[in-house]
Amino acid sequence: MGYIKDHFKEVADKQSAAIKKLIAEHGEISLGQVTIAQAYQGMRGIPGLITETSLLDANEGIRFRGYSIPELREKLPKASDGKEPCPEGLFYLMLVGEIPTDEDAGHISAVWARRSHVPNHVFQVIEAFPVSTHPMTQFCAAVLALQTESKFAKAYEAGISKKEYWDYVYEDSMTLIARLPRIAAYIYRRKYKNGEHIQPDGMLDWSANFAHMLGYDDDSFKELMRLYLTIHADHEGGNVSAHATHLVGSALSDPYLCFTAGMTGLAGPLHGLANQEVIRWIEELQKDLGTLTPSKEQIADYIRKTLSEGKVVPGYGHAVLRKTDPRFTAQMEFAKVHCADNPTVQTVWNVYEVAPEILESTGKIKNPWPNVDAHSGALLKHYGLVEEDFYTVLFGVSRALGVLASLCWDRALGFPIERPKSMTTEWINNYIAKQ
Ligand code: CMX
Repeated sequence: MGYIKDHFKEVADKQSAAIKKLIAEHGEISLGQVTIAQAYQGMRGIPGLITETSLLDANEGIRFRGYSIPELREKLPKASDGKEPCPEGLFYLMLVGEIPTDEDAGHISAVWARRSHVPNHVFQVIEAFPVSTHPMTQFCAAVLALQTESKFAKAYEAGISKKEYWDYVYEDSMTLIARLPRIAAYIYRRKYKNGEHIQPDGMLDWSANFAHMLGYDDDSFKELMRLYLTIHADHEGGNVSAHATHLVGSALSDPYLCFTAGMTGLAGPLHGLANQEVIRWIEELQKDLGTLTPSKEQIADYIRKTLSEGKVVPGYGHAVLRKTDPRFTAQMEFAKVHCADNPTVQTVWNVYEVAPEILESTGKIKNPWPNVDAHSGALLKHYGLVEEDFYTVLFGVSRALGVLASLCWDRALGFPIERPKSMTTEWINNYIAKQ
């Protein structure tokens, strides 16, 4: 376990010293001005957070430590039987900023396999919910129940030095990530497969073992899981799940509490729940028109109908992105190789052909292009994982990698409690009057 943690500490110490110097020398430089409109409209475009793990370019999409998704698919270590990148390697990259060797990624895989045992009381908490409870609610509650295991919380209570925070946050993060697939698979099998659970296979990598515990042992589904869990991991720091995790962490809440906060945010329909909403929208479209492959004209009419009913077209639009999300493109490329004949996949592609122009023509939607959620449901349905209520849990398992790597950085860099200034509309009016 030691060498990756030691390496992280080495890299973080260097960065911490560089940041201290940067603040001392350039701390007064303004990053821009904040307008009244921004304060009212979701703080869009206000640069106010430091997140080291990834950076989003409005046109190019996400880069993890400088690497685009196509570059990650090429450069990150693969499973011995696979071509897609393993999320273990992406976690290493986000944590230490370097592409890992096969050995580094294998090491993380082995640590996660070793720490994957979930204490019994967590299953009891899940079992206490009615089976009908949404999987994201069960998932959030299970992560919260796991908080009993927090080494950070215990060490803090015992009175550790600030300098040691990062160490316990790192340990908690590794243990939490290790246990998420088992928790998620348990919720899935409980809700949809009569509680017939599948024991983990310690010989498999993190994603393949997750696929196995869900009940899907097809090799190409394992490949889909590796890709899926890689591309959903991080999207810089301002999105709801990343920001919520970071914000709660700034109060020195432990990683279990922080990640629960991130996941309750991911459960919202404008964020992670959109993957469930997309496939429902597509299936309703297919049902309404009585065909699995409606024509482009029929799809265009349906999009107009959705807009006229005052609803969003799920899977389209983004707060920052202004082009097709490369995470959508990566899934499309995967589908072209593995399931190009699937009618729902083809409908996703046809929606892509007609939706942007219609959304653009409204004149108000800033980004008419598809985001990550526009494609994933059709792929999962293809492999038989048809229960779309569960899709956001898959997103959540992946998102842990980015937000927890970031949380390690937050504590290693000694970031303080977050506390932006808020105002009342009365204050704003007085401020305007004084101009
Ligand atoms: N369909 C219809 N209307 C849309 C739209 C869409 N896909 N995307 C944006 N709009 C509307 C907004 O609702 C807003 O309308 P009002 O002015 O009437 O309130 C207007 O266009 C301007 O919005 P925007 O600045 O373009 O978008 P925001 O930054 O406010 O919101 C997002 C971004 C993602 C919430 C929005 O595009 C949306 O609701 N998309 C559909 C849901 C979705 O796919 N979410 C997943 C995002 C990825 C993720 O986080 O997982």
